[in-house]
Order: sequence, then C-alpha cells, then structure tokens
Amino acid sequence: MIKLEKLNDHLALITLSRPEALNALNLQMLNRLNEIIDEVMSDKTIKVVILTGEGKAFVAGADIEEMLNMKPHEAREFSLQGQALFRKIETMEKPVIAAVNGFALGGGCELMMSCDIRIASEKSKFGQPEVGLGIPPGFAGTQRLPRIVGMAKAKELIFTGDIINAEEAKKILLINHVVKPEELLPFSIEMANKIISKSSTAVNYSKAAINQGTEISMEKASEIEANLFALCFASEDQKEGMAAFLEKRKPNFER
Ligand code: CO8
Repeated sequence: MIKLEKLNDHLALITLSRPEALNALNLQMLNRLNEIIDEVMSDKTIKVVILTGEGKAFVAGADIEEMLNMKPHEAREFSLQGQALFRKIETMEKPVIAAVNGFALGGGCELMMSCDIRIASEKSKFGQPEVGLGIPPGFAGTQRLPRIVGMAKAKELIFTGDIINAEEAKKILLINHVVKPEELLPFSIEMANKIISKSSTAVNYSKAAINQGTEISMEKASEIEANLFALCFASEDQKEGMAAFLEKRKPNFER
C-alpha cells in the first residue's frame, strides 16, 4: 500500500501504492503514511525524503467511496486526521520533495502542497475538484493553496474545480519544475543529493525559519532566524563549512 525504501544512506523514497484506486487516500492509507513519516522522522541517517505515487496518479484525492456515507462528525475526524498528517510532513525537520508522477487532485494536491519542493512529470494534472462533489477541500487546501499561489488564483481553482496541467501549474508557482516522466525520479534524486551534500543542520534550520516566519510578523520572524543562525554557531558544521571554504576544500559535514 505504501513502500518505504532507502535509495542511499541518507535518502528515503516513499511510494504511495494503491494504483487500482489511483492512490486515493482512505483511512488505512492515512494511518500507514503517518507511521512511515514517524519512522522517517526518527531515523537520524535520513536527511531528505522523496514522496511519489505508483501508476498514473500521485494521489487522485481522498477516497470518495469511503467518504460517501460519512456522518458529519466522522467527516470532521477524517479532515482533522489528514490535516494533522500533512502538517506533520510540512513541519518535520527534514526536507520533503514531492515527485508528482500524475494526477494530484483534491487530497493529492493538498498532500503535495505540504511538501517543501514539488517536481512534476509533464503528465501531471492538478486541481481541487471538491466543489463538484458537494464539499470544499478538507485537508487544508483552502489554507495552503492561497499561501502558495495567491488568494485570487486559489479562489478561482477551488470555486471552478478546474484541472490544470503541469505547464500551467508551474506558471502559477504551484510546482517548482516540470520534467519528462522518465526524468522525474532522476531529477528529484539529483536535487535531494545536492541538499544532502550541504549541512543538514543549516538546511533544517532554514526550513524551520521559512515555515515559522511566514506565519508571524517580520520582527518575530527575523528573531527566529537570528536564533537559529546563532544555534548554528554552536555546531561543528559551521566551523567545518567555513574552515573548508578558507582552506579551499570540500566541507565534510556531520552525518
Ligand atoms: N476515490 C476513490 N476512488 C477513486 C478516486 C478517489 N478519489 N479517484 C479514482 N478512483 C478510482 C475510480 O473509481 C476507478 O475505480 P474502478 O476501476 O473501480 O472504477 C479507478 O480509481 C480508476 O479511475 P478512473 O477510471 O476514473 O480513471 P480515469 O483515468 O478515467 O480518470 C481521474 C482519472 C480524472 C483522476 C478520475 O479518477 C477522477 O476524477 N477521480 C476523482 C478526483 C477527485 O474528485 N478527487 C477529489 C476527491 S475529494 C478530496 O480529495 C477531498 C479531500 C479532503 C477530504 C476531507 C474529508 C472530509
């Protein structure tokens, strides 16, 4: 249902694998993904995570069949559970790259938006089609989409339920890069390895500063940056990174 493998000592690949239902997220998938994320978070050797889907979809949304007869309180629980998992992905220390191989609709688009960097195959399609099912997005799409693409475009996409292609998604900065399908994993791995080659303390603190800072005032956000900046000066990586520069050699960061 969901596979976790290590592509090298520091890189984990998570593959959502329920291709017969286009990797639709049911309760079981959410629970399993939550366990896998916990595993990845506690494995200190893993520095970067790539998340992808098997088959022609990344994730075609929450499981519509499972939602059909939900009572309001069950729908609320389901929504809160998905939101909590996606928030965990968004705020976990290590960077997460979404390698979007196909449909990223509804909950799939919301999952992708909780990742730090989004790389998509030319075949991908994106959208929040929930209003056509009689519901709004429920895994925080109403919150993340406007933060990423701006209020007006987010409202257009959510109100119309329009499905857009990868080129359009890149234009509105919903995704970082568009690549040929066969290039998706190699390109994502190359970017992951580039991140892995840097100081993971510095990368992780940068992620924390960006995430926390965008939600508060510039003054408070800058203070967070200064605090994390200062913390780096208590790390070996800062000494090694700067010494390596001055000695004109490659840094050997902590692993
Ligand atoms: N849920 C359940 N099953 C799905 C889903 C889904 N989201 N998407 C596809 N499937 C199933 C199909 O039913 C089909 O099953 P079967 O073979 O048994 O008939 C199989 O996957 C293959 O799908 P299609 O035959 O439809 O494949 P196509 O290539 O013809 O179409 C599409 C691909 C366009 C992606 C189409 O499948 C589609 O429109 N899927 C639904 C997209 C959608 O509306 N997603 C949003 C769902 S709602 C949501 O995500 C809300 C999130 C917040 C929830 C909060 C909880 C309260």
